[in-house]
Parts: sequence; structure tokens; C-alpha cells
Amino acid sequence: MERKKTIFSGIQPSGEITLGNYLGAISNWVKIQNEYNCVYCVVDMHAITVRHDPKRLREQTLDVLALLIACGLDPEKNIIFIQSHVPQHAELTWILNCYTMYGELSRMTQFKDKSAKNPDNINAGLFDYPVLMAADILLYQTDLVPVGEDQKQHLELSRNIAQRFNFLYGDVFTLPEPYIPKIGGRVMSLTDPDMKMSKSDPNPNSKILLLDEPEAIMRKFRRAVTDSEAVVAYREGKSGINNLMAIYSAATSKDYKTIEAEFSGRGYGDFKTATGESVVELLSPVRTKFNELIKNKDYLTRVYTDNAGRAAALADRTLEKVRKKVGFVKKENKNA
Ligand code: ATP
Ligand code: LTN
Repeated sequence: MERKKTIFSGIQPSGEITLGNYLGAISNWVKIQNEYNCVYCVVDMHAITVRHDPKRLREQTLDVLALLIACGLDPEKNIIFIQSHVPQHAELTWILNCYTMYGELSRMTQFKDKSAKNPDNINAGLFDYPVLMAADILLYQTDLVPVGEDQKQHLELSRNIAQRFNFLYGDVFTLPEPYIPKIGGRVMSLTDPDMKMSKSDPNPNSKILLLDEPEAIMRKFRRAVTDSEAVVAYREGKSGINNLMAIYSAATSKDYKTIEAEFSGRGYGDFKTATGESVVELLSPVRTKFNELIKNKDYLTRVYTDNAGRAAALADRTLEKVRKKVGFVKKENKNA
């Protein structure tokens, strides 16, 4: 029998999870959980590379963990854990730093963008962000990494670091490939449909949060930016309507032809209401499940503790090899 491939992905607890994260990432993760060995990590160590509120980080980390489970990821089938609970990530980062070039990191577009946005906090962690991400991926001998367009350069760097290390020391790391899900695409902002919906967008009307109340969801869809043509059709130049059609289609499994026929001769008002209702229906079980889970701190603690243990066991296997290859003296277990 062919061995199951390993998938690894990370999500930052840097804001509340949006409909974009759900349709573009999490709902696909749920669909593939039986086919692959999946490892999903809430990357709190990445989140501190920009100034943040510690109390909110702690809350958001647990919220993201609970949301992943509420969306249908099974914490027994998959490994779902908190990055800082597995110190092997930090340890491998240090070693990989010594196999990553200053020039490579200076070319990362996300570093350049974030430095331009936060000129008074260009810290070393922000510069090193991609090496921590490479460590995340390489620790688990990952075959496939589901990532959006914006993370492709980071994945390419992870491959280069792995290749450089393997060239010097033999086959230590599996070379990860990007995994592009068949469906999902990009959900766009409701207030500026030429930009992607982003959890760090300061405008609350631009994004649907997974935990938004039904009234908030309906209100945001009613206000969504469209055009003045009043024809529900998927075509070039109608980015607002295209986005709503993509969302409605993902929520109801109807194709574009069916949607165009359903709303032919009807105004945008009806279409926006129908889209809002379809999203309310899609998210309502997630919200109910989340509210149940977040109250059950004992269960969440057990999940993240067990899963960190499972992750650490896998990570250790890789790290043992790495320590040996670079020439560190093996630490003996003092009780052995
Ligand atoms: P931030 O605003 O902090 O950059 P984000 O909302 O862009 O956050 P990430 O944490 O960078 O989200 O990404 C988590 C996952 O969600 C990634 O796999 C990413 O590709 C996916 N994703 C994020 N935004 C969208 C979107 N608008 N449409 C589809 N997928 C998305
Ligand atoms: N940088 C990613 C989050 C992330 C990640 C990873 C994704 C951290 N480590 C490892 C895939 C694999 C982001 O901002 N979306």
C-alpha cells in the first residue's frame, strides 16, 4: 500500500477567522483529512513578529484552535497544535538560520511589505519569519503544503533551504510541494472587491467573520460594493458581483449558470439577501459548535496537550537526525 502523504499548514492567530480563510483554506482541509496525514499548526510564534496585545493573542490562539475543530477538523485524525508548545520549531529555526542567506531573506516580498508598513518595528524576527516557516514544514517531512499565492515565495525558500542542507548532509528533509486545492479560490473584500478579504483589514464591513451574528452577516452583504448595471452575471469588470456569485456558489453548490437564471430580471437586493442567507446557513453549525467548545476549557486543554505531544514525537525524529548531521554531541538521557 502506498504511504499516505503528509500535509502541513499553519494559520496565524492574528485576527478573527474570515469567510475567506474558511472557503479558501479550512473547508478544503476538512475535505482532505481522510486522504492525507494532516498537521495543522496555530502559529503564535509567527504572530509576535508584529506588535500585538498579549491578552488578545492568548484568546485568539484558543479561538482559532476551537474554530478549526468547530469547522470539522478532527483532532484525533489530524494533528492540530499550538506552535509554541513544540519548542523543536524554535530549535530547528536556529539551525536552519545557519543555512539561509541574508540575501535570500532580503528578497522576501512579505518582509519588504511588512517593513514598509511598520517602519519603526523592523525586528529580526520579522526578517527571520520565513525560516521559522521552513522549520514548521521541514520538521514533519511534509510532502504538500496548502498555501495561497502570497506564501509561494516562502515555500520556495523552504525548498531551497532543504536542498542546500540535503546537498551537504544527505537526504534529511523531504522537499515540500505546494498544494493547490481544486476549489476555494480567493474570496474578495466586500468593500473593495479588487482586494482579497483579509482578517487584518481594519474595516469590519470588508469581511465576514466566522463568528459573526446572522444580523451582522446580512447587513454586511446588503452593503457589499457592486456595480450599477443590475444584472447578476459572472463577467470581467464586475468584481463585486463575481465575488458574491463565487460565495453564493460555494455556500449552495449551485453553478454560475443556475445562479444567473435564478436572478434573471431581479435586482441586486434579492441576490444580496439570498447570498447573506446562504452564508448564515453555512456558518450557523460552525458557530454553535464553537460556542460549545470554547466553554469547555478542559476539553481544549486536553486536545492541545495531546496534540503537542504527538507533534513533538514526529518533530524529534527529524531533529535527532539534524543534530547528528551538524555535529552536535548527543545528549544522553540522565536516567537511562
Ligand atoms: P492576514 O490578514 O493576517 O494576512 P489572512 O486573512 O490573509 O491573514 P492567513 O493567515 O494569511 O490569512 O491565511 C490563512 C489561510 O487562509 C491561507 O491558506 C490563505 O491562503 C487562506 N486565505 C486567506 N485569505 C483568503 C481569501 N480571501 N480567500 C481565500 N483564501 C484565503
Ligand atoms: N505564513 C503563513 C502561515 C504559516 C504557514 C506555515 C503556512 C506559518 N507556517 C507553514 C504553511 C506552512 C501565512 O501567513 N499564511
